[in-house]
Amino acid sequence: MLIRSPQDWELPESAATPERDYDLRSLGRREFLKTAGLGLATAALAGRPAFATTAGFPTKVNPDYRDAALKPTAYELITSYNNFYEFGTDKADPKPNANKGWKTEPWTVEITGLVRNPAKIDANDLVAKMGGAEQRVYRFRCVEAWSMVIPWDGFPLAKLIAWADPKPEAKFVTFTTVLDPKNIPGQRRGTLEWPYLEALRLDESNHELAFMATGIYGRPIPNQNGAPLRLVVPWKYGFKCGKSIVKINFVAKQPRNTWNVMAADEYGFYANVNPTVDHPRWSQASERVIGGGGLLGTRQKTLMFNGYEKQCAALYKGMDLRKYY
Ligand SMILES: Nc1nc2c(c(=O)[nH]1)N[C@H]1C(S)=C(S)[C@@H](COP(=O)(O)O)O[C@H]1N2
Ligand SMILES: [Mo]
Repeated sequence: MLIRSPQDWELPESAATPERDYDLRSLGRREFLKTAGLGLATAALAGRPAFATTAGFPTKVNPDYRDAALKPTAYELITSYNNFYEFGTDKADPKPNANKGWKTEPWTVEITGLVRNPAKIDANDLVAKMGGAEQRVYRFRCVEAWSMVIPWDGFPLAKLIAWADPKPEAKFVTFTTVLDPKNIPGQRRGTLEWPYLEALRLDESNHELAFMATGIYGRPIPNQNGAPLRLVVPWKYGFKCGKSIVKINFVAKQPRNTWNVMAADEYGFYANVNPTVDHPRWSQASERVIGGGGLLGTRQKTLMFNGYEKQCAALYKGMDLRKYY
């Protein structure tokens, strides 16, 4: 865990996992195998997927969140190159490991804390209550300096918040991933503090771009991507987007989030994408585009707030974005 190798800074692709020492040769091999297997895996998609949360499909495209300049990453890559430490720490681990025996349906979500309308609700019923699902195409940027473009299906988080009806004392919202060590192998190891918990300020949660995803490319979200529902906050690093959420809690004080507990000097609470603030072990100025061509993807410049500066900068007016990283 968090082994600092003296060579970290010279990794050309900066694709280091934050937690583990990283072997460029083995990543190259995995990437190669994946690329070579693309045709096969795409063919397998024709089969019936064992996905959860079927409410709200088919979804309708929301044209306000579909930038023609964004080229969506291939479905096969989005659903096979994952971070979901509950199912292993290699990118290729979650897909097989989250699909042998772990059940994501039925699923109950608890909405609790400083709200006037606490609830325990079935995930499908929740989607229906939110008026179904829509599709939005968002940039996705991991703190490890790789990126994708993902067509998410789901509903705006603001809708859920309006339904929960927060009390005036509520200032933060926490999102807790399911805890089930019997069926989730990674939770039998202390890789991270379980359950995975991430949080946002209430006003960030209410931002129009904050989204609860229940699908990808118009299909129910696969287990490895966080079935049946996961958070999507496109202007922040991916680790803020908790998967397989069972509890949404409204609280008064800023909580400690999982990655901040893990390494406070490397992962903050805000985690807004910022190309001018480097990770202590690598640059954040650019990113590797997954599926962008070549075995390791092409590189592109990282944009402030991951390209959502116009929409999101106002949330942080007057804050020193170097300090609140
Ligand atoms: N519960 C849980 N949520 C998680 C993670 C995790 O390990 N566990 N990884 C985070 C990180 S670091 C990233 S980049 C995204 C990856 O989402 P994806 O696999 O759907 O691309 O999930 C985030 N949410
Ligand atoms: Mo990440």
